[in-house]
Amino acid sequence: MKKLFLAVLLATSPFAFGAEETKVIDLIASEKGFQPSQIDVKPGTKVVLKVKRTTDATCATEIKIPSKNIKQELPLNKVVTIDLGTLTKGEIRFTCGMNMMPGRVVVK
Ligand SMILES: [Cu+2]
Repeated sequence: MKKLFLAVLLATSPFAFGAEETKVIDLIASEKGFQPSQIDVKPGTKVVLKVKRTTDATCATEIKIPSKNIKQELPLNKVVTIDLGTLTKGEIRFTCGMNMMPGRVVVK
């Protein structure tokens, strides 16, 4: 009985396999496109984007993240929070609403 309790405790504890790291990344939609255009993280990282559009001079009034089924309005000078969840190895691409100004999160 004691062994079972310990097993349940380990399985449900967030520390059982090492605490998950959360990375909050500021992404700016500026005259030069999305900056930074490449974000590197390690597999197993939980990534939250804080996206702010700082210009009216480009078409990036929306951000699109196809692999996460995300299409999000970017109001001028307002921070929009996008939770990408825990990422596994690969690339998460993002663009403006018209598939321009590409950027990516590289997980490796
Ligand atoms: Cu565009």
